[in-house]
Amino acid sequence: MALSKNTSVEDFPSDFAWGAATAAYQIEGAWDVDGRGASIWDTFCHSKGRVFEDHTGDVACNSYQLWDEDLKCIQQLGLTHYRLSFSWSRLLPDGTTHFINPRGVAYYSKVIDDLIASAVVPMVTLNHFDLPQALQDRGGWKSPEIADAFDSYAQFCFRTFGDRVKLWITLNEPYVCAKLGYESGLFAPGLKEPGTSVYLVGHNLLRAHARAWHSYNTHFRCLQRGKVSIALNSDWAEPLDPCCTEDVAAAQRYMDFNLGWFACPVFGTGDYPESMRSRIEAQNLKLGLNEVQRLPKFSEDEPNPLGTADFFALNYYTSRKVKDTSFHPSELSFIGDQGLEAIIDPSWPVCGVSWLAVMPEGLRKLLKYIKETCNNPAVYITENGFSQIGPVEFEDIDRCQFYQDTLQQVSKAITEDGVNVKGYFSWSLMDNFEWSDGFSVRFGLFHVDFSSPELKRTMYRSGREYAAAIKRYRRNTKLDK
Ligand code: GBH
Repeated sequence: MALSKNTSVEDFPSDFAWGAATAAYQIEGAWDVDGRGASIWDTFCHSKGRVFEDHTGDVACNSYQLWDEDLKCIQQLGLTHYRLSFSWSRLLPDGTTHFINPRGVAYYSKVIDDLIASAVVPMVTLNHFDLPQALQDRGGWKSPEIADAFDSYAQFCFRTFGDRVKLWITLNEPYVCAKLGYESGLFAPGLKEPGTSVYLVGHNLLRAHARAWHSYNTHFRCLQRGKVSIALNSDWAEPLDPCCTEDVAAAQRYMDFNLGWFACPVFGTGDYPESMRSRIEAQNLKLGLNEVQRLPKFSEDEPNPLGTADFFALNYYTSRKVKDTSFHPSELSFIGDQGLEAIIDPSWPVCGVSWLAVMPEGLRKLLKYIKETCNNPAVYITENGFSQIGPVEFEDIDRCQFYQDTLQQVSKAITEDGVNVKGYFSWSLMDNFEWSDGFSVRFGLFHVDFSSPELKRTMYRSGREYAAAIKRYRRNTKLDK
């Protein structure tokens, strides 16, 4: 059972990145301390009825004040890498470089310096869902000008921290940002504008990312020698009935509308998947929207997203079985455009949250799919994890089993499928503010006692086993020639 035993078949390169990940709004708290500006998640949480029991990230794990405690957790796990995100509005309170908050700069500078002094490589995400509210007030990700604002912010970060940070993620999960923020309204800014804004937002996210990558490439790469990517989440999808050609096509559409939406422009053709263009067009015809362009075109007048990633950053959690729906909903929606239903196979165990069916095999298949469709990129698994709800289980043996099974699948992807996997980041270092689920869902390798003022961190059994696995794999360097 233990992650450190029974694993003799697995092997990882000696330079494999062993990490854990967090995000600023989910851990930092100190929402109005030391000059931090508001983000859309502050606004969202402070309006009633949006988040489970009206929980907020006002305090969260208080990592702004308790960074030393986080560092101890990182050291206890023996991580080689730590993925964190910057709070844009802590650095630039109104989102623009007109005013830089020196205390925000000092905070992240110390975090980065402490990591490096502990021989832990930082990977920094520039924006993990928490857009400055001041920019939302100017249209947020729906406004084309957001790409300028993001590019200035990114350049500021490269200039200020790029001497020490060599692994950058521009944006976390554009899919989630667009779909949950503007289609279903489950995430900030909580807009429900189905079938329209989702594509516009996705487009501006890609434009912003491409601008930032090009800025790095032109102005910073030569001196700083880092790598820049964008973290894409994707489920793995299979046809419900593999003998049914409609289901096979529907499963491919699911991959296209999830991963391909962003991976095709960046790693494939430089444009959206053909199936997205044709489905949306067909749906427009049906709904009499012939003149409306819902899926934007990439302009010739600005940098194309093609080639704007130095590695593939993958967030993987779960899998789906997909069924074609001949029935097309008459109203406009993202799912209506796809014409499918995505189902959790009843044989898959669901952990904690209802969407998270545990499918470690899906990760291996997805890695192989990325190798084949994205030109065999270097891949970092930038998030992957297992949630708990209900009474806390410090002896979280289900999660231990999950990590053991998952690492086995990753190892097979490397050794048997030849996928160039460079690292694995567990989501998450510690229990934190799980967005619309508040603190009711726990993803940590460390438990956080949110009822105690000290917000005490305590290692779960899964943390101990992950630490043991890291130790073991780092000694074992068979794979290196
Ligand atoms: C990650 O997204 C996030 O990057 C991270 O911040 C977060 O803590 C972690 O997941 C765990 O949730 O409510 O049915 O509409 C993963 C993508 C986004 C997938 C939310 C599930 C909710 C589906 N997830 N989504 S639903």
